[in-house]
Amino acid sequence: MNGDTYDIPARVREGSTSDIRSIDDWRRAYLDCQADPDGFWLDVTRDLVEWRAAPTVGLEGDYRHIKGGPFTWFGDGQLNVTETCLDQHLEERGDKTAILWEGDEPGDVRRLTYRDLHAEVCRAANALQAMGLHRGERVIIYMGMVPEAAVAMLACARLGAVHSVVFGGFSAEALRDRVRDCGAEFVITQDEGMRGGRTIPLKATTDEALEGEHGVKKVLVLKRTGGDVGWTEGRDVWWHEAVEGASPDCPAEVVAADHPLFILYTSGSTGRPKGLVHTCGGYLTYTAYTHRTVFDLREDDVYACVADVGWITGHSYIVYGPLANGATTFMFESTPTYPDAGRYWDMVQRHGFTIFYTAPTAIRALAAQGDDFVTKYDRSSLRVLGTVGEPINPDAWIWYHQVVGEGRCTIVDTWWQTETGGIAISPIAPATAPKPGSATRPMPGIEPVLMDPKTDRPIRGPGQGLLCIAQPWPGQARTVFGDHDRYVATYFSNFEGLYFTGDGCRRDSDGYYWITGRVDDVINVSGHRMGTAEFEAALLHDEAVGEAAVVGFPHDLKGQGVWAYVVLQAGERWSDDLEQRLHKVVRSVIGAHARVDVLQPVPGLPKTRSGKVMRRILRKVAEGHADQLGDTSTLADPAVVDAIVEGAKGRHG
Ligand code: 7RM
Repeated sequence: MNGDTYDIPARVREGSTSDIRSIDDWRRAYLDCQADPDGFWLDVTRDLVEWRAAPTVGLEGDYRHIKGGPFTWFGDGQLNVTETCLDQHLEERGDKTAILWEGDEPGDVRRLTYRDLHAEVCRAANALQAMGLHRGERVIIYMGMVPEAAVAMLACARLGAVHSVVFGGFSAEALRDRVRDCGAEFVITQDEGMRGGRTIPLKATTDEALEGEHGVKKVLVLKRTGGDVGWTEGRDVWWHEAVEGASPDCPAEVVAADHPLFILYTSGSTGRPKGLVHTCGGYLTYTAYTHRTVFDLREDDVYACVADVGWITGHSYIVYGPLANGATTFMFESTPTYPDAGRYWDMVQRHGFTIFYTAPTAIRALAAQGDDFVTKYDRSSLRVLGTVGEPINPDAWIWYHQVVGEGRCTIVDTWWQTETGGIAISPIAPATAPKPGSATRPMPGIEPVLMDPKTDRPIRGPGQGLLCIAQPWPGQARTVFGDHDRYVATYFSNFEGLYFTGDGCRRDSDGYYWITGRVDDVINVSGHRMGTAEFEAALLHDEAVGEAAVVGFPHDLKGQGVWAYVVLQAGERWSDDLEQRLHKVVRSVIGAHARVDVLQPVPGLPKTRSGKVMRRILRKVAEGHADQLGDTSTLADPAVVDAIVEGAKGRHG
């Protein structure tokens, strides 16, 4: 059950910016950090981060006192993160490409050097300041993958303002919720996005979201396609009119280490998405450190993470980590299959990517298209291949390793979360012998604990349980914006003194970790994290729906699919029209990336006599294991389950 380990090719072990070159180095760093976390992280941060006032203290506070308020890192430090990401590089890397961008159409390329990016961020910051943006205020960024999205994030940071990027696939309703929740007075968007040859009406969706929202003072609009857009005089401002003429010098607003850098909304098991708050000093330290260490970063790397800046992967490993390290970071506007399934490897050949970071769902989808799309391009530049977002099945891992990487590259399966800020359990490219399907070992500072759900006690040695982490690390989210109690209730109330991740996990006898997936009501569809509660709330928008229960089920390509059980109101009848309407309502409430795979009408939901929905039964049916329903003795009405099992037949695709 331990699986095979793979050798690390010699070329991955030579000449990098990472201190961890071997598994002994990892062990030493891990133990050093465990023995003296403050000393370890103070050394790291003084080395990697440009501080105006270098910190002298590490961690203050802990999980046991989390109710009273967040813990802090580097409490007496002062900085502005853009000085680490931009200013410090001007002298030695001014002409180095900071952002390499490829648009939706192959070959539509832009390059911004560190000098260009610094000037553009300063211009945008000056423009935002002239529009009235101040330190601490929130800015929603609702854009596609254009360089200006990163510029907008950094411009906020330059002013000490707090950005909240909303993925461009989200609906007007989801956008409005986020604008309201964080009290944003500014929105930055673009006329339209471009993806897979189609336009995405970002400005029109913004207008819809802001209808009647008088809290938003200004909307800054980048022209990407030139498509027609509505215009609200006095509120809307064109990016090119405000930014292009602004001064390319903007003094950086110096803030305390634990000043918020951004809010990012993420789905949980209950209620609306939570706005997790990441801070300047700790987050930057952790993303810079893990980026160079895990990927074995070198000065001449062409580093490509093909995520979207709307998710945490884009924040940490397209923008902040790579720019802090002075890397060339790639931004990609299109999809893995546009114009065909060779797009990634065509770009590897044209741009010479050395590090490539994507999600298992993309790997599975591309593997299914056959090897020719890969092998017809030259991939000899590749050295390290990463994955993130969901468990990677060994078949996909081996295809990535053998076919994409020609057996030459090392694979880093990186486990982490919006909450962790950066990579927490992962191979370190030059050090850890990987095993297909395992995220392997914890990063320094991460102390995993597997809790036994039956006894509520930690499991020692090999075993399987609920993944918790014992101590804070610098990159950890500090709170939920405006609702610290919710942060405490979600993450710290399951097990006293531990952070609970929501994932299940197995530890093998080599001390390697194997993430088994979410144990709560979060589903992971194509690497997108979604709450079943959000789907249920969306379905209930339709007046024909009386009750709805949504669960995940294993899906060959997407990792998990979405299965919705729907109870109609009395007098309503199921029809194709109704089915289409329900698909539409989910899309309009959540967004285009949210789609129910199976909509099953049921006469009722399986409930206990006290009225609690027995989701375990619904999961089993959706998984195709109706023969393993377990204990059903507490069911109020067993006939409902028979009908559900019968109705599910033939829906498993
Ligand atoms: C970075 C990101 C977090 C959830 C997490 C897991 C799952 C992420 C892996 C993984 C197995 C991995 N942030 N997850 N990486 N599962 N192996 N390497 O994805 O907040 O959007 O999602 O994603 O369930 O809890 S996220």
